Formats: sequence, structure tokens, C-alpha cells
Amino acid sequence: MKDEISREERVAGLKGLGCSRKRVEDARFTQGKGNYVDDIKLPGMLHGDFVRSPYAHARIKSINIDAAMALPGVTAVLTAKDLEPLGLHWMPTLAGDKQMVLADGKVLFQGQEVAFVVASDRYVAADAVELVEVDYEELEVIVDPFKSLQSDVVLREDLVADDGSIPNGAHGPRKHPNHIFTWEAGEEEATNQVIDNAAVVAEAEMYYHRTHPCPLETCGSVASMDKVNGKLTLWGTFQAPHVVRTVASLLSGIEEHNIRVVSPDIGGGFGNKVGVYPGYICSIVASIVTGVPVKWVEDRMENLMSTAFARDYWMKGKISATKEGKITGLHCHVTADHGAFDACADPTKFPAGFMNICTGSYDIPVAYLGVDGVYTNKAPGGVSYRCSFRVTEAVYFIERMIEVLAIELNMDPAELRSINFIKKEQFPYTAALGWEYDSGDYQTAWDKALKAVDYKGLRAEQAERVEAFKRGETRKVMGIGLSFFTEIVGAGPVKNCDILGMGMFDSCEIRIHPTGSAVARLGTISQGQGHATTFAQILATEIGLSAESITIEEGDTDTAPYGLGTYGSRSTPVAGAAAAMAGRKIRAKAQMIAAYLLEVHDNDVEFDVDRFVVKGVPERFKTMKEIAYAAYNQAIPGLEPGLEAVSYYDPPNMTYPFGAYVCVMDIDVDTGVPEIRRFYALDDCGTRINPMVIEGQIHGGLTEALAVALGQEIAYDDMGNVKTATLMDFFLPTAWEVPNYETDFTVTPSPHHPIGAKGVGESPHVGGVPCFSNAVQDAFRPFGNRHTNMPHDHWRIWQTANNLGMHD
Ligand code: MCN
Ligand code: CUM
Repeated sequence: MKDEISREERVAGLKGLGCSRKRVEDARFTQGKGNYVDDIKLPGMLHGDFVRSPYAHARIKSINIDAAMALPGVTAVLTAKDLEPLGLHWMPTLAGDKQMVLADGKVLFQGQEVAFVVASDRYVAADAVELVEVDYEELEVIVDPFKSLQSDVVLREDLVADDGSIPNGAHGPRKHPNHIFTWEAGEEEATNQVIDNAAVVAEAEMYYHRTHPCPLETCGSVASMDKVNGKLTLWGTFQAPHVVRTVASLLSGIEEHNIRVVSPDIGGGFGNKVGVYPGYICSIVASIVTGVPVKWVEDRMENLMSTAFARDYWMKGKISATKEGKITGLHCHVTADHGAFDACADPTKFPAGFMNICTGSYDIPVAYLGVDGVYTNKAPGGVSYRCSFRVTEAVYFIERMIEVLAIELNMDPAELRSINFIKKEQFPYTAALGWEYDSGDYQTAWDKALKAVDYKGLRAEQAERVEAFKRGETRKVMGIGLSFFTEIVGAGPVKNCDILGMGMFDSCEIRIHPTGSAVARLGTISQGQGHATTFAQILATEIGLSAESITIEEGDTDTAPYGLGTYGSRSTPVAGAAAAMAGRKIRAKAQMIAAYLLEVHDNDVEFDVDRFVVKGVPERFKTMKEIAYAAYNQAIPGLEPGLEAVSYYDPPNMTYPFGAYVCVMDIDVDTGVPEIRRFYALDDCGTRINPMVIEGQIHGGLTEALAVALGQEIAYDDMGNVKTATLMDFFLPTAWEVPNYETDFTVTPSPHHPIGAKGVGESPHVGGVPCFSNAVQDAFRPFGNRHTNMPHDHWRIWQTANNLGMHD
């Protein structure tokens, strides 16, 4: 047979790895054809709404639901008393703690769920919420974790024994009734010794404030209990639908095959939709009680006040070095504010997530990390916002410590980084705090970044600007923010990563249809990352069918293979690997079919783009389309009909993407307004699947980093009132604040991933926050600044200038 198109054209036709293929899901989203939880409307469906606590800490003396029940349209009002007989008034959290589903005797944070009203529509439910009378007795509020550890006020009375002793928590001994855990990594004594004897030591205390990802779509669920066949269907904004199914089964006693969990389209997750919320449980219980479907969708204020936050880490560091700037040791202690319940979604062995990646990109011989988790009167949670399990905190910490050390050494911070990078030939590299970094080439990336922005030129300009400022010729100072980050993404492996005992592998199942198109299902779930586009690209290259003819499905537990979901940028490292491995199984069978059809031995054919070719005889081949047809329609001796494969992939290690970011900023010292002149981001995520999707991920993550560094915060007053529960007060950047991002890349494949890909979704946030913050701090460095806390909003920046005497 003669080939009518060139090999190049055949490769391009696949739209496989490396292709900036347009996102297939956008045709739906841009035309209003997405299907979100709130779009689900079932016959007879009722609507739930919560009575929430106005107080951050109070005892509940009584709840009177009579007036609410009397309102026409109200079907039920659930309180903890109604859930108790079912054993559902408390639920386990993903961190091994337990959490009230509805307030049981007391409330522990403002916005806590107290009662669940079920009514004929959302408006009636909201009216009825106002009619529920709750009698509160206010208690002393604690919003400061340091005070919490000193206080006589016991927040979690359920965690103190009758004799006053303090039982162990899920992560070992607790020092105080309000203490959750102590977690340590590294060698404290050896580290202290090095630091005590070092030529140069820099110290810093920093607060990484509480933030919230605030996705466009808030959290919600629709539960439908079909009492006739005993089946529960639950639609919801779940980043891990299979985990929700297993947890729902364990909690309710309904057998797992009788529960179907569906994550439909999700309007942004950013970790906010990993946790299990009382609303999900209440919608299920209400559907079981009423016998009809029940929907619960929170509003914006509820989302900001009560669902998973990020950060709230108080970090204290010491870093030591030789006079020449070679780092010798690092000590870090964190006081971690977890709010009222420990509801982080960290793997069981890591109550402080992967904070022990805090040695960063540097070859630090000895280090120690200690983390104390503490209860306060704030909303629970802790893993959200492109964090990959506290890596954002870790990278912020080390990138600030480097800057502070550079000040101490009177050295250029770019040079200090270069001196200390883990070198290319040191990979795989085992860090002092335990992780084995898979691959990296930091110096090459760093040099490329510094050259791209003309770093030397920028420093010269900055020095001139300082002089001009001192001469009174300008009121603007200039900051050059640097950050170099190493990420750790792709949890598992199962042997050391699980959530509530559920091992962190992932999966892909492929079914090739007779005409050579396919459907592939995975255990992950896109919330905007473009999986329908990019997973098809991985498969296209592996199996030789165009991405255009491969449908990707995720999120329906009745059809998708079991997997642990999408967070911690684990989809590409884990499910992406499963996709490649399943694709290879397809190819192995296709090879046997091709050999039979071509009447040669299996080993005499080889794969070439979209076909199997007889070795050395390129005109003799069978395309994958022909092979697919034959798989179903031709009797092949010794082979079953059909062409399907499944892979459950337990990764041997995590992947370690990295990047080099530079931000150039001008700051008006009289108004405190920063102006971002330039932002350059170089990312290395190994093999790149879709450069355009990667760029989109980076733009989004950088914008969220800008938000967090420059103003976004969940702030509380001393009474535990959330001061930033509306978008009037909570800073969400728009096109107005966002600069033009310049993106760049290097490619250092992961040696253990089947296609060499690392994750990228969280990188821009992880590396972006320290970069923006360092830019602000660097602008004030020539005037004596060492460290100021984020968020660097206009007022705080103005104060920094004022404290440094720049308004005199
Ligand atoms: N990608 C690629 N090449 C690589 C790595 C990734 O083309 N080498 C592509 C992937 O194919 C995928 C996207 O980039 O389409 C992100 O992949 P990955 O880094 O594996 O991250 P996940 O898909 O697991 O997404 C999770 C990550 C997290 S944890 C948060 S938080 C976050 C983020 O993704 N939430 C998001 N980005 C988001 N983007 C949107 N639009 N919405 C969210 O809620
Ligand atoms: Cu930690 S936010 Mo993302 O992992 O869904």
C-alpha cells in the first residue's frame, strides 16, 4: 500500500504529546453548556440551607425550630439531635480528627453549621433559617495559636478525658488540650550544633497568613436516595469522588455498590473541594429522611467563612553559612493554626503535609523541622490553594530565609542561590529532611532566567534609583523579586502516602471501539485543568489514534476506575502515568494482531506513529484503525476479541518540578501602591504534554500568587469574626491588577515517569508567592528592611516605608 501523507503529517494528525491542542471542553464552557451541580434539577427536589453560628465560640443552650417548621414549604429542620441516632452528628476528617456535622452542644467557629433547613425552594429555606431560634452562651474566643497553647479555655472538650488527662491524637501525644500534634523531621541536635558554631547565621520569623482559594463555583451537592432499589446517588463538587464514595459507605453503612458518586463539571477547585463538608452529609441524610432528592449549594459568604482555608503558618527559621555563603544548616519551627477541627487532607504519615521540603532547591547538609498543630476558633481545613500539601509554605519559608541570609552576608541573593543549588550530577538527590528528588538542572534554569531579564542591568538600575530617591528626585523605589522553587507532586506511592488508609495510586481504563476511536476513563477529575484535552494527547501518542477520536471521562464512580482524585498536581504524575501504561498494554495486543494480519512473527513488526510496520519493509503495515477493526471482527487464533486495557499505577516516587521566577516592581512609597513592571516565569515540568494548557495553568497560578502576596487574606478580629467574608473585602485580582506574564521553560524529564512528565498545576503558585513578596521586600532592602509579613497590601507597604523613615 502506498502512503499518501508524510510521516510528519501523520504525527501532527495525532495531536499527541507536545501539541498545543485547543481545549475540547471549552466549546461547552464558552457556550454555557457546562453541567455544574447547581444545574442538576430533579423532580420533587428539595433545597437545604444552614443555620450558622454568629459566634466563634459559644455553648448552645437550646434550639427552637417551631417557627421555622411552621413556615409553608418547610419540610424538615435537622439538628445534631436528629443525626445522633444515625451516628452522623460527628464525622471523621481526612486528617484522622473528627468534626461536628451539626453543632453538638457548642460552636467553635463563626459560620459553623448549627441546623439544616429543608424546604421547597432555596428562598423558603433561607427565610426559615432566620426563624430558627438558637440560644447561645458566649465563651472566650481564641484566634491566636500561641495564646491557645497557654490558655485554660478548652476548645475541644471532646478531646479531654473525664479525669482531665489529654489522650493522644491521630498523630501522637498532645502537650495541651488545644494542641493537635507535634511532627518532626531531621536532626535537631546536629542542626543546632552546626548553627551555634557557624560563621554567619540569619534568623527570621514570618507569618504566612490564612487565605482561601475562593473558586468561581462554591461547594454543593445533590443527594438522591432511591428507596425502592436502595441506591444513593450523590452529585457534588468533589475533587476525589471515589474517596467520597468509600467514606460515604463507611459512614452510612450503605454498601459501596449501592452508592454512585458523580462529580459533574466543576467550576474551579483549587483544593477547596477536597474535604468532606457537613453540607454533603446533611443533603444525604435529608434525602434519606424525606425520600426525595435534596440539593445544598452554599453562597459566597458561606464558602469564604466555612470551607477549607490555606496556610495560617507561623514559621521561625535559622539558617547558617560560611563567610563565602555556603549554607551549612537550617532550622525551622512552625506553629500551625488548624482552626477548630483538624481537617487537612494530608497523607496519614504527614500531618504537616510535605513541609519537610523546606530545604528547597539547595544542598543543605543538615536540617531540622518541627511543626506544632494547634486548635483555634477558626474554620477547619488546611489543604487548599495550589499548595501540594504545604509546599507553598515550605518554599516561601526557604526563599525568604535565603533573602535574609543574603542581607546578613551582604551578598547578591541570585549569587547566593547559585552557590547553594543542588547540582545536576547530584540527582537523584536525597535531601536532609528525607525526600529523594528525582531530577533537576537548577543552574541552567537559573542562568537562563537571569539572562532573560538582564539581571545585572536591573541591579544597576535599582542602585541608581536608590541614589535618586536619596537625592529626593523620585518617590518610587524598585524591587527585584527572585524565587527558585522545587515542587514535590504526584502522591503516592501507596507505601507512604494514603488518606484515611486509602492508598494513593491512580488509574486509567481504555476501550478502543471497532472503528478506531476510543473512550478512556480515569480516577482523577478535572476542575478546569483541561484533562479531557491533555489525557487524550498522552494516549494518542501511545496508541497511535488521534486525540480527536479519544473521549476522556472522569468523575462518575459507576464507570470510572477507582482513583484518588485530583489535587497536589497528582493527575499527570499518577493518572497520566496510568494512561501511558494502559496505552502500552493496548499497543502490546495490537502488535500481536498486526503480526497475524501481516503474516509475520510478533517481533518482526514495530510501532510507527499510528501503525505497525514490518521491520525494514515500510510499505507493509497495518494502521491502528485497521487493527482495532480486526480486534473485534476477525477470529485471531489464541487471542480474545476486543481491544481494552486498564492500568492501576502506583508511582515509585513523586515528581519534582522546579522553576525560576523574577518579578520587577516599582513601589510608590507615599501611597504604598506596587506596580508590576515585569514578571518572568521559567518552569520545568519535565516532558510537556500541552504547552498551551501549561501556560494557562501558569498564568492562573501566578495570578493567585499575586493575590495572596499582595492583599488576599482571611482575617479575623479578636472576637473571631471573619472580617473578609465578602468579595468587597476579600481581594480577588482582575485584569486590572494582573501584569503581562512572560513564560519560559526548560525540560528535565522525570526518570521514573513512563513519559517523563512532572506535574505543573501548583508550581506557579508555589514559586509565585515568594517571588512577589521578595520583590516588595527587595525594594526596601537598601533602606534597611529585613522581613515584613504578607499580605503586602497598600497599607502595609506604606507602613513599611513609614517604619523605615522614608516619609520623613
Ligand atoms: N500538563 C501538561 N504537561 C505537564 C504537566 C501538566 O500539559 N508536564 C497539563 C496536564 O495535562 C493538565 C494540567 O497541565 O491538563 C494540570 O496538570 P497537573 O499538573 O497534573 O495537575 P492536576 O491536573 O492534578 O491539577 C491539580 C492542580 C491543583 S492541585 C490545583 S489546586 C489547581 C490546579 O491544578 N486547581 C485548578 N490548576 C487549576 N486550574 C483550574 N483551571 N482550576 C482549578 O481548580
Ligand atoms: Cu493543595 S490545593 Mo490542589 O492540591 O487541589
